[in-house]
Amino acid sequence: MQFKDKFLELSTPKVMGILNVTPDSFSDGGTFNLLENGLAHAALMLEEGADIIDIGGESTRPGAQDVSLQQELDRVIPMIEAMSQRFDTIISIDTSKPQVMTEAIRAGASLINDVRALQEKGALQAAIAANVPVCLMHMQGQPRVMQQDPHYEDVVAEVKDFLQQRISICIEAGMLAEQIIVDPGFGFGKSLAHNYQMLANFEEFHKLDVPVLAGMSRKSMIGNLLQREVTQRLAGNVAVATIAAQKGAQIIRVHDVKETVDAVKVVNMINTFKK
Ligand code: 9MG
Repeated sequence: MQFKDKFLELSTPKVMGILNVTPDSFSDGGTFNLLENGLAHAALMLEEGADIIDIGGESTRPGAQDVSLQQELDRVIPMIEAMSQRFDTIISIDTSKPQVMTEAIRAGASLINDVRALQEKGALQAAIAANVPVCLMHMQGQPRVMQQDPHYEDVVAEVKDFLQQRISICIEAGMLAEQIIVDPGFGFGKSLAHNYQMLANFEEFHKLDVPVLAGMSRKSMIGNLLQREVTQRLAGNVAVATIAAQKGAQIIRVHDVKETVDAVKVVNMINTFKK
């Protein structure tokens, strides 16, 4: 897949490292520390083998409050500018706001990761004008309330139908099919069982004929199953990432880059011997 001037081969799973630029991450409250610590963390993830760095200034955790446009711009744009000067990598902007998409692409990002699948006003037009790949994610509800009572008759079929509709809408609006990635949205309005039903049947999402991204890192689908706090989920994180890789996920979005890169190498090795 082409990301501005960079080409990323997706025949084996690629690792996307998470860089949250929110005041509770990497900072003692000062802007300088937020930037410098974020850059140091990005450098570490790249050394560990990340292929993409996903930068986000809005927390989408269950219960998270909305963040204003100016706050989000202030958090992510200096980071993207500094990262694109310092590193030769693919930078993804995790946002649903069209103005943030436009500014982030101008600053050096070359992938739009939208957990709201370009449904916010003006987002589809901004993404098409940006002419970069987009990741369209499924979410039931909004982050503030999404985990209160998620309901599906058939979660895999419904998520797949939604993603198919979004692909069609994007293509009808002028986006190239080659620029679309989809994501079933683990943890976004899904119960524990819904998340594991989606992982068990992950191959279904490949029927959409575009690359599929899986993001399960440190989520409650791991914590609630294993009864582990967020810092104690590494084994669970690697287990679900390995399963997603084995089921053909083209991109795996994680916090623990080094361990995931190792797991993907094991999967790749096994797959070279497949009959
Ligand atoms: C921003 N963000 C948080 N979780 C995510 C997930 O599972 N997928 C994608 N694409 N983005 C996510």
